[in-house]
Amino acid sequence: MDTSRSSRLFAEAQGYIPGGVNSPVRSFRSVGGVPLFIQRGQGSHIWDADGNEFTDYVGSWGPLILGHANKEVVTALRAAIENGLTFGAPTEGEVELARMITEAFPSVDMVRLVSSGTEATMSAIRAARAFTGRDKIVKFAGCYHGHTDGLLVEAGSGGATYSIPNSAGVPASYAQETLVADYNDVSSVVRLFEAHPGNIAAVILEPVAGNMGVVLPGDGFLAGLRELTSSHGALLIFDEVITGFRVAYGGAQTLYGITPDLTCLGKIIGGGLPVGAYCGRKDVMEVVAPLGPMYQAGTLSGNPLAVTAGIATLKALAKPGVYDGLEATASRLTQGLSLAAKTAEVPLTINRVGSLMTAFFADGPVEGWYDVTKTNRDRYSAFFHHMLEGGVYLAPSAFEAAFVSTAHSREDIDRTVAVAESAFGKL
Ligand code: KE4
Repeated sequence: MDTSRSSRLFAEAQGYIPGGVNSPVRSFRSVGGVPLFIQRGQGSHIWDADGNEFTDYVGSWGPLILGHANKEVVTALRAAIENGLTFGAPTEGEVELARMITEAFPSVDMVRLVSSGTEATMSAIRAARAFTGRDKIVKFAGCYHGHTDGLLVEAGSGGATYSIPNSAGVPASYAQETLVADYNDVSSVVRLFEAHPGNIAAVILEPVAGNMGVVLPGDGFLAGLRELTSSHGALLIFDEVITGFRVAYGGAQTLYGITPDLTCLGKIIGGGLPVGAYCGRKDVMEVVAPLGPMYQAGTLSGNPLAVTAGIATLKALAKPGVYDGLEATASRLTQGLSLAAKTAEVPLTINRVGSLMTAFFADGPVEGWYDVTKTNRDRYSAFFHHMLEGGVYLAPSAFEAAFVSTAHSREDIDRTVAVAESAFGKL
């Protein structure tokens, strides 16, 4: 496969941009090789700068549940652009998108739109602290909530001790306000509440984890956290930046029947343009300025183009049968991959919820961060490159998710499985 133009572009990019990319995971450092510079996307396919075509399972990390350059989204954007790009003033579309979100998520009374998932989680945490008057936040090892200082931490030694930064530039004092628990282990959270009585403002988690690879909530995990936070006067924050409108129109909270106090959204609600949202209980959201004392602002928050693309996307997703179609496509893919791996005697565990999935090179089960660290990353990297050579574009990291869109056809799936059969045979 000729990737000479991508190689030239990457060499030039490194002269201007740290690591040559505007987000680390794009660098291919996790899997090796030179990142492909993508020139065009249409439906389920992308083309790189050298003209190589791929079936795309990254989908820009989740927003493109309708595929690339979806006709309804592009048509709506073309009309919106003619009216101007941004006003820094309220617009009708922001009201419509907020209303659509409240209609999709019964736990949501009020919505504040921002411009990224990071802004959404950062602001939700500030709202929780403002509402409760408490400082500590609990997160889970393996969950990622964007790059806000207080959440770039990992567990310190021992269960109830403070956390340590896992990024340079984060002061230890910031990290100490964040406590780290173990995903799918409610007792690890109980211990934190016992060690910090009356001082935990909120527990934040991905209700279906997508950032350690896909890890599903075990029986009783989400319900246990709901009961525990309520009994301690702490808020439960669901980071549904990935799962919102992905695993169901009402997100993971609808799928699993758990009502959080705050929800963070992003990705799909912008249809591919920069957007985020934090939302939830009216009494909590009323702390947000200009209504309340908690400040948060943004020049392009609720940007008319992002809102237009988001509304067009949600309207398409609200149509009958869309999620059944995604389930059928994703199920065909995972069944094909599992059979291919079994035939090649390659240990493979696929965790999937709807059109969100990860294939781990491990016997399984993979139920938390500890299990994930035991999976075979080298095998994933080799598999990634065999698939790339075969025209299938997967996440350039073993700890990410694969996304199926409404644009993925039966032919896409069957060809992907055929390429995987060959790839497994070469591992
Ligand atoms: P952004 O700030 O990247 O829009 O969103 C941060 C974020 C928050 N919460 C969850 C659950 C997320 O998955 C993310 C961002 N996801 C990553 C990939 N898993 C985005 C890709 C990247 O970092 O380049």
